[in-house]
Amino acid sequence: MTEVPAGTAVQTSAPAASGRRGRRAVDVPALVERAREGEARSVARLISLVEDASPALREVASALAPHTGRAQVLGLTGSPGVGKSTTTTALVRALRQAGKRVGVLAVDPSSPFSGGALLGDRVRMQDHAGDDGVFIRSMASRGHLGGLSWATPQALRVLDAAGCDVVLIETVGVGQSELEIASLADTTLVLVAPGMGDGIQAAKAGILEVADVFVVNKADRDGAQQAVRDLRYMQSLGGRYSEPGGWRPPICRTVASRDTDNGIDDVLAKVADHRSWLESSGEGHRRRAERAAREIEAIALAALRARIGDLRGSAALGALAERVVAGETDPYAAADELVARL
Ligand SMILES: Nc1nc2c(ncn2[C@@H]2O[C@H](COP(=O)(O)OP(=O)(O)O)[C@@H](O)[C@H]2O)c(=O)[nH]1
Ligand SMILES: [Mg+2]
Repeated sequence: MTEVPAGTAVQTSAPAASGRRGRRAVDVPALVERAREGEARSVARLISLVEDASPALREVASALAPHTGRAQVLGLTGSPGVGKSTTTTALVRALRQAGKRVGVLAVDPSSPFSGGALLGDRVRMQDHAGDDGVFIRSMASRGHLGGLSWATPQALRVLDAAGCDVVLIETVGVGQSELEIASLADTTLVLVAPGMGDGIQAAKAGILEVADVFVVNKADRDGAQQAVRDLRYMQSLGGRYSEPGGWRPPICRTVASRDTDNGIDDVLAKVADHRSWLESSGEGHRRRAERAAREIEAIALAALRARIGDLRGSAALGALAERVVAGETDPYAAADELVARL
């Protein structure tokens, strides 16, 4: 194991990072080579490049591509306080014991209210700092709606190329982020805890639809059995579970805060079952293709938006506007003309 500089594996994504560090040319192939050897500093640098939308982004993406597609991606979602970070830490420990190289992306909303939680995450994650088989990164969401940063798919590729067998993505279950995490992850773990009214919230938020494995965490507390029953009841109401050959999400119970006898091995066993099902059913490939399609779509839309932005104030747009004002054409036809010119 090579030495990991403290504070590199546990990285913040402060905008002050590499992007602003000057015009120093980036030797992307060398960086990717070192990241593939597992050098934490290079992994961190590559993630900074994608997060800062560095001019080297395209080169990074193309250099990473041949080395990706191996990592298993596990998403963890659920209400704040349900135990996602604690469970992530316990999963990392178990996966490390099994000799796996692990990456963690903690995606937090950029809301100022999350400051404490973010710090807490980092402090607890430092259990693993100094272990070069673990890369941990907090991603800023930069005000992106739904919480998952647009840079997350690329950060995932960096960790994949760096040889991570498993990448865990922790995100707060608010609004759209469950849907986003489900499109990023091979297997989505939905966490609930007794007495948080999560069962009902889950139904409302559509969490049932994204869960591949349910985890009733804090099973040491009263009400854990009731939470399991609530989830079973909701499953009994049908939905996608009733499809033949479909996957019925199992319900695990954990006490993530315990070091032993915490139920984490059972979670990993269910994740392995789900992985086998993904392979045998073809759903795994379908999910990955869907993930890639959404990524291409997002990049293409951003590119189109930039080009439409370029047109603002342009002579071409001005001329079309004059024709609309003069009643020679209508705004729809003018817009078609504009788009055709892009
Ligand atoms: N009693 C109990 N407390 C837990 C368990 N798992 C996590 N916690 C505690 O619940 C709080 C929130 O956990 P955290 O992992 O930060 O939740 P997150 O907001 O979902 O990431 C912390 O104080 C944890 O120590 C558990 O299984 N049992
Ligand atoms: Mg957390």
